[in-house]
Parts: sequence; structure tokens; C-alpha cells
Amino acid sequence: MSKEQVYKNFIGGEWVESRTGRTFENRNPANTEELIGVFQKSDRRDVEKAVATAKKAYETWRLIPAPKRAEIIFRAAHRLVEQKEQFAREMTCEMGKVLAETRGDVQEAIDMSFYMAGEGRRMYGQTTPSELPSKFQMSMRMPLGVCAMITPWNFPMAIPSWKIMPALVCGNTVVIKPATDTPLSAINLVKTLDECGLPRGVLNLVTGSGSEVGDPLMTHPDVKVVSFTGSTDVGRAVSEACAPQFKHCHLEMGGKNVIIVMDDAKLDLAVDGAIWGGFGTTGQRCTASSRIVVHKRAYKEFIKMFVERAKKLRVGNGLNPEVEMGPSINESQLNTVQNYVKIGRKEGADLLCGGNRLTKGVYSKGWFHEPTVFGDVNRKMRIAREEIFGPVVSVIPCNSFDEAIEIGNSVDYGLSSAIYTQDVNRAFNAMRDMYTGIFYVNASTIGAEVHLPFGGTKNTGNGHREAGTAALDVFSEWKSVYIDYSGKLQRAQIDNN
Ligand code: UN1
Repeated sequence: MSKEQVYKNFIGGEWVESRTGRTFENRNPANTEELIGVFQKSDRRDVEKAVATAKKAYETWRLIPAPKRAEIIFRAAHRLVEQKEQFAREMTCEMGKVLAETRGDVQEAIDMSFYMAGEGRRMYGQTTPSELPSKFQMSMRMPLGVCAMITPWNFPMAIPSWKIMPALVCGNTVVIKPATDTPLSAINLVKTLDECGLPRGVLNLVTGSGSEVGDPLMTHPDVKVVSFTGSTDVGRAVSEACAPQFKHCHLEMGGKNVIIVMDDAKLDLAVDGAIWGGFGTTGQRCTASSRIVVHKRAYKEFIKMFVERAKKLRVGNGLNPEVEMGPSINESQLNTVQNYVKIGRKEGADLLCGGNRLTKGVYSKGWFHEPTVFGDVNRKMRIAREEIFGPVVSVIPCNSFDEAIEIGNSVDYGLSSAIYTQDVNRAFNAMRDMYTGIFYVNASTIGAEVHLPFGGTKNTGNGHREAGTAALDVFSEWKSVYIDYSGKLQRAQIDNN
């Protein structure tokens, strides 16, 4: 038996074993015989320790000038650049997406780090004139304290960075619980920040399950902010857990994103976008293009081109440079995919390609599924409404632009949407009318950059955004400051008349 690599929790600047003495395994979804490592199966006691440590560290961290805090983040960004290839490879082994995409994931963490490091010297507040003479006023951001982060497996370094970097630059301290499928990528990020001089206790990581680590973390009275990315059902529970203590609660949840393809669209471009958005990351993005609404005049041609391309996608181990689509993350996710294929068939959608698990040869040890396209889907079908998080795309014919918008908005989610058209009026109308947090013209539903707000409407989010300066709103609280230098009592709203 090969010696297994044991990874530990990071608490108070030390790599420590869980109080439970238990561990769990993390295996490669492309080849489950390959053990990535063994991780701590922590519980409430580890959470208590991590939160207490973070609380203590907050006392001094919040007083370090933001530009100084940012310097550490800036150094970490450089260090991530140096380690990009290694971290990307480890991420592909850990969660299956292809190397080009895991490089992109690490790059997104690099981008976020540079961006938030810049915020150390900005973090703008407002200075406004007073209604009274000799009175000065401004607003400034305050940190809140200990922030809890619960992060998913599909962007295992990027999403932790979206949360950690703004939290730290604002002066908060952190306890993060990464997804059990991808603890290594989060550990790589935490290790990098540690190597770059982050003081002890400012950033802590505890691995383990949602019930044993996530629950005690989000309900802990000393935790002031909870930032969660994951399913809508769990997000609702997080929201309810935060409510009694009025914690800042940031939720980034499911999606059922749509690409609208109009009859004047450049079809080859639209097909490129639909393939990338539908099957990139094996469809396991919150921003995945799982619905394509196509104008009836373009429908036949689009379907022909799209299915031809989907059939040709090379599925396999993401480390192989030829491969375009990796496995599902785990058995349960693959079961969900298979279940939705059954549902789609039963609902009467037209299975145009795929539909099967891949089990032979190189596929025999992983969670692989064929790229799958359903045609003639209608908006009422479950495959057109529910998030699948797998390589299954539903193509929905429509009769007009107005109907396309209506179908687009007819789901419970509102993360990302896109339109392919050459008509600028249509593009702008769609931009105005699609009720989603992200919107694209002549591009797929995936591809957000770190310096604009990221998040969605309806069941996708709770009004907050990550990335951009919007992320600072999650991890800070405003303080408005009034300084009266008139030397006398001046009453606002009264003495200025
Ligand atoms: C996610 O799917 O959870 O825009 C994040 C994108 C990526 C981020 C996706 N930059 O698809």
C-alpha cells in the first residue's frame, strides 16, 4: 500500500489534527483508485477552537492598516502565480475538471488577490458636505470580526479566494470549511497566505462535513458573517441559522441559466457558447448554460450543429491535454445526472445525444457521463426548471423575442443569462428585461471576471454580491462619522433653517 498523505486543519497558524482523531479520504473522480489524501473529519470542538483563535486574532488584525494587510495578499497573489501549474494539476486530480479550467480557477484566485490587494489602498467611503457650518462628515468601512466561509467543490480555489481576500483586506478574521470533495485546493490557498506572512489565527481552516463542521460554525455566537456558496436548500438553512443573531449572511446558490439564440444570431458563435457554457466544467458551474432557448427559424440548424459538436466532445481524465470534459464530481452527482436524464425522457423531451453513463475502459474507475442534449423541451418540464449540475442541456424552441424573454425569466433562479443576436435593439431590450445578476451579449453564460459583482436574483441569492467592490459590503459595516468643529451646539435638521 502506498503511504497516504495526511492533511490537517489549520488553526492559530499551526497544522493540527482534529480532536476527533478521525479522517476522511479524498479520491480522484476520474479514477477512484487514486487517493488524493486523507483529511481531518473534524467536529464542533475543532470549530470552537478555530473560532476562539480567530476571535483573538481579530483584536490585533483589525488595527493593522489596510494597505499593510493588503501587502500580504499581494505577496500571496505572486506566490500563487509561481505555483499555478502545480495547484492546477492537483485541482484536476481532486475534482476532475480539465487542466485549462483548473488553471483558470487558480488564475481567478490570483486575479481576486491582486484586485483585493488594491482595495487596501482604496476601500473608499463617502465624504459629503454638511448642512451645518464647520461640520465635517464621512463614512468608512468597519470590519465585523470572525467570518465563517462554507465553500463548494466546483471552484475549489477561486471561490474561497472570493471570500477570504475581501474579508481579510477589510480587517476581519476567517474560519473556512471547504467542501469535503475539494479540501486540498483550499489548503493550498491557505498555505500560500500563511507562507506570505499572514499573522497566526487570522485565517483558519477546518475540514469535515456540513453537519459536523458547517452547522456549529454558522451558528457560533462569535461568528459575525457567514458566506455560503452551494445549493438553494442548504442556503435556506444557512439563512435561517443566521437570522436569530442577525448575522451578515451572504448566499450564492443555484442557477438555471439561459442562452437565448435569435434567428439573426451568428449560429457558429452561438454553438461555441452553448458548448462551452453547457459542458465546460462538466456542466457543474452555477453559471452553466443548462437551457438554450432558440428561435424557431434558427432551431433546426442550431440543433444540428450543436448536437454534432456535443457528440464530438472528448470525455476523460482532465490531465490529458486532448480531453475537453472531465467526470462528475462524485457518485451522488452522477446519480443526479442519470436521474434527470430519466426524468427528461419521461417528460417527453427528445434525447438528441448522450444520456448514458460511460463505464468502459478508461472510464471504468470514474464518474463519467456522456454530454447529453435534450431537444423539444418545454418550459414546464423539470429539466427546464431545475438545476442539474451536470452535462445535460435542454434546448427549448420559441416563437418570438418576447417569448424567449418570458421563458428565460420563468425559472426560480436568476444568476446568469445571455443573448446571441446581431440586433442591438434586441440586445439592449434583453439586457433590460432579463432578471438575472449577470447578463451577456454574444457570449456564453459563464465567464465572469473578478472586478464586477457576481451573484443572482430570486432563489440564486439574498441580495448580496461577491467579487468587485460589492464583496466589501458583505465583509464590512458602514460607520458614518460627523465632526463638529464649530465649538457650539449645532442641531441637524433644526439649526440650518
Ligand atoms: C460558479 O459557477 O460557481 O463565470 C462560479 C464563471 C466563473 C465563476 C463561476 N468565472 O463561470
